[in-house]
Amino acid sequence: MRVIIFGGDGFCGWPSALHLSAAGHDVTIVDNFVRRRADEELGVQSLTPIRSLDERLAAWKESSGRCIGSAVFDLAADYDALVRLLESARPDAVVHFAEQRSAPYSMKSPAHRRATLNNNLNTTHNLLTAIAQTGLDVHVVHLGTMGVYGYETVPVDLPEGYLHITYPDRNGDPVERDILYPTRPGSVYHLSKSLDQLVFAFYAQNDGIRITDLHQGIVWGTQTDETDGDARLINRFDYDGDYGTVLNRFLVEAAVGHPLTVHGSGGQTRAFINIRDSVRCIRLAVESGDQVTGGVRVMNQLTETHRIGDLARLVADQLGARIDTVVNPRQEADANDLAARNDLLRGLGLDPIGLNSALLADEFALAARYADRVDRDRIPCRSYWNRERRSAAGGRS
Ligand code: NAD
Ligand code: USQ
Repeated sequence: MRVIIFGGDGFCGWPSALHLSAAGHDVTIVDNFVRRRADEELGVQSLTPIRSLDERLAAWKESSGRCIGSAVFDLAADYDALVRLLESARPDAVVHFAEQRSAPYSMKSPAHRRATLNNNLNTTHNLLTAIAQTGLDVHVVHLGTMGVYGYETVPVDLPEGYLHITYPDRNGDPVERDILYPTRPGSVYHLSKSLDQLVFAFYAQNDGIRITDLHQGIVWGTQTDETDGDARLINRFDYDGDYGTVLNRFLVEAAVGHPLTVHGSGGQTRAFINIRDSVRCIRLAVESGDQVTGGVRVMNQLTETHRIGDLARLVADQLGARIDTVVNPRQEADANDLAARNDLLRGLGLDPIGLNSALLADEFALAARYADRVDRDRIPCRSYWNRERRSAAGGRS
């Protein structure tokens, strides 16, 4: 298949592009490197020394014999470049990773809130309207988030996107419908993903565009079979207080002897997936596009759920780290339960590797190898969701 990967220079996009290329697909990456510029803005760098996109692509060609094409433009702003690319590449599928994906970054300041919403809504809407304009039959695979469901404790396993409801019609007879699960975003970033859902519903209904929205949990790990082959292909590893996600942060913290930064009581429960499972899910979604015949297919892309405090204890026990509880900079419940269905991806063949001690040890070894690149001052989360949180944390910013 011909596949365009928007956001293919990023943490999930790069290994997904290689995985699809290795599987024989004809891949083109689009990126505007805004994520690399965010590192410069924040004064931080990926733990792993990532190469430029050109160097990465040359290394992939050398090591695999396969070519990945590339185009550099802003999906949120350069609509004409997008239409030209779609018309010339005529993709069977596009994978849309090109959004600002950090919740803390999206809550740093009004400018960060606005930049996140502007970027994410415009990348999504430009892509859908350009596909409608060209009239191409393209399957859109989008990376959404489990966070659109919110983190209330609910007495059900979260369904895959839709809630099946029954309510009485005018005569009191039951009417059955599937409605989008009520969304409850916890940050401006998550809000942008909730709004994306409406964009997808509209374009599926109005223009008949085939869309798969993957509600992904927190991705942990770094390397995949493809990125592991050559140092020049190494994937990004974020550990800083804005972009670092919790389990990868704990592993770096353990590697540099920093206490594990558990927010609040550590009672928050979240969904997780390893990057190796994540790239397989992307391929399964892309290759099953012909099954999307009407409406938006939503698949929950997670393999397990864990309480943050339990993960910290696991890392502390296995790797000998100390745990520190810090004032939670976020506005989130102190504790929640979470369980979610993932039948659709399992039905397509996902066989989760899940969290295991060998993978944790590999990841710890990677963190230890590049420990001298860690700036300890960039570890704490300093993005406060509101004034009360900021003053509870001692007014730091
Ligand atoms: P990332 O920031 O590493 O990658 C996103 C890429 O998109 C970057 O290379 C960035 O430069 C590019 N991009 C952003 N805006 C763009 C624009 N306007 N034009 C062109 N390129 C643009 O993020 P990631 O961790 O790879 O996440 C990818 C997607 O997966 C995001 O949509 C995110 O919401 C979703 N997701 C990520 C995780 C996770 O744990 N990392 C979990 C669930 C969902
Ligand atoms: N947390 C800590 N200590 C830390 C960092 C985080 O206790 O050092 C806690 C947070 O307070 C939160 C949980 O860990 O309760 C998860 O935080 P996170 O930064 O790992 O993940 P999150 O902000 O939810 O965002 C990440 C990705 C985002 C994706 C989302 C999936 O950055 O792109 O959408 O995971 S989900 O969590 O399912 O919404």
